[in-house]
Amino acid sequence: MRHGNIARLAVMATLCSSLALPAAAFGETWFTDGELGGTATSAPEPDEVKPNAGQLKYARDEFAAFCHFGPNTFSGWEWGEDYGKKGNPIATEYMERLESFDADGYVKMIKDAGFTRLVVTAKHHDGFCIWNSESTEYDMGSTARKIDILAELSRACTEQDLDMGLYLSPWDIHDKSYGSSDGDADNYNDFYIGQLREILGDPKYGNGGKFVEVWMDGAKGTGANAQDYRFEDFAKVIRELQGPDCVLFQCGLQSEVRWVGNEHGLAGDVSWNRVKMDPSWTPSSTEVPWNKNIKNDPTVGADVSVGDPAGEKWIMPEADARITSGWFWGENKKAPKSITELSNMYFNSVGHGAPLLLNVPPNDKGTVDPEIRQRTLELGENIKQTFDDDLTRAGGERGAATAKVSGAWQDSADYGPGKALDGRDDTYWSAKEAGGAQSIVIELDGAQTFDVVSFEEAIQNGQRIKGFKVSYRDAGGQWVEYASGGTVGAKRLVRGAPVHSDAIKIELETLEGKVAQLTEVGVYKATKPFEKPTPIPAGMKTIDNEGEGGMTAEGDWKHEKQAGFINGTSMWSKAAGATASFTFDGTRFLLIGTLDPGH
Ligand code: FUL
Repeated sequence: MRHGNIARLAVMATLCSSLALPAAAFGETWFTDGELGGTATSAPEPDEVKPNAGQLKYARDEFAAFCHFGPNTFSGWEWGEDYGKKGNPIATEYMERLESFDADGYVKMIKDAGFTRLVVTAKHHDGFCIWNSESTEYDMGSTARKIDILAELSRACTEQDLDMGLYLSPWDIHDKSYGSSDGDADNYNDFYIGQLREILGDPKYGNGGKFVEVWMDGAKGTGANAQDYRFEDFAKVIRELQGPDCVLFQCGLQSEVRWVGNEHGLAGDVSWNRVKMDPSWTPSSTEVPWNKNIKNDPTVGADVSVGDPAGEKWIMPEADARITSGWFWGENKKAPKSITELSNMYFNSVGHGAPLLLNVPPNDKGTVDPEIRQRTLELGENIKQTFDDDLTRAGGERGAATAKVSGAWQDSADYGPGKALDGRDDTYWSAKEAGGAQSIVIELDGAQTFDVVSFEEAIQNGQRIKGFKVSYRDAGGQWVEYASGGTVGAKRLVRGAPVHSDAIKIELETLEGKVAQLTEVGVYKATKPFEKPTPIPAGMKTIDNEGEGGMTAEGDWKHEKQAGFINGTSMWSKAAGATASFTFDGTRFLLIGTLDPGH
């Protein structure tokens, strides 16, 4: 191969995998449910830090929609600091332009696309209330048509049974009381609490009067930091009116959901639900009360909030993102993202254990642009079709898969491998003991073609898995690494090139002293638009430049990681005498490189 002045080479070779290779012994002992003779006398001890009911529900609901609608939909702005200034009309005048709002059509699209909740911006930073509010005249009740958009959406969500979340921006650019302190008669915190009460205490708002989430956006514009929020009181009111299961997005020390660190819908390869709290935090701090631990994750290509496995609070990450380029609809920001971009988002949020909260903006006619509607439904359809047929299940000619494990809790089938294939989240396979091999093998009913492996940690007991390796069994009986990575959490989706194989193996590494536990494992073939973009022809095996059985590199090579590279890795060299070599069985190989636009 060439080297020396090659600017960059993502080196990888492929070889034909249809050759008969010697069958490999497992080298490990495996147990099916039937081979586990023990009786469980006690359940595995859960961790002290684990999700509450609302968090667990959200982690498993996975897929949420965001609806940004308000004056910015008409002005084309995103924050709206200039209503009534610099010759601009006030927000109310923009909202006069709304003739009708098709809540039924909007909610139907959201439901049809498979979203499990809808979070609505009742009030964004501009301070305008899209419901008929008693608290201010900066609201829909003060417009000629008085369309109560929040009530309309609530009615439609109730009729179609879609969970609702409330976005009520703490930062309020408009209200005069904003910036006042607690001693003031004109107190912004009381004003905000009043608005919470108006919405959360009125059964006409929410799905049958219920909200599953309240979203307290942390954004504040320049000069807006003067306001301290009484988060503890906000939480009390929410609990009083909505009970304990309504989760709180960024509500000071009461927070239960946190921002994932970017607005691209990407959670990291390592993503913990736990966070370390900052003991020096006070409510007047402009920061969140936990160590954000935001790091750039080259495998997803974004900054992500990593969390901390030793953190004392469970504050789950939520990955928010936009289907268009803005949060609000606008003439020059209405093009939907491609299905490839959206699938990448899905696999890197839901597939990295964080719910995806995807914004789908209604337009200035109170409807959804046909292009946005179509892409939303296309996304939903691809998710549905990809995960409809779990190849571990019996279906048509195919029989059910068999699961085997390296060991089970108290050698009991109650925590045996079958629990990872029973379609239930409340049962789980638990490894026998911490350390050593904590692995599960799923033997399919004959070889199947798949490219997605899904596995879910029993997070009802806490989050313990810090690393995994997924392999598939090739035609010669050898285990071939398919993917490896960090945490699992609510769900890990591994997506690669399609392979034809009769078994997968998942090897898990846990935090010290902790046992691995999986509630479910699934194996799928993605729809064409959801396939991982890859230059590897079907049926070829990869020899990556990194990892076991990979290349041997000599001389000065720079190793890099990036989402776009095959298996996320590449290496490049300008050094004279740098060489790379690999060994393969087969009759044909391809060398695949990456064109670096910078060179
Ligand atoms: C951010 C806001 O500033 C954006 O306008 C949007 O609402 C997004 C979801 O959160 O902090």
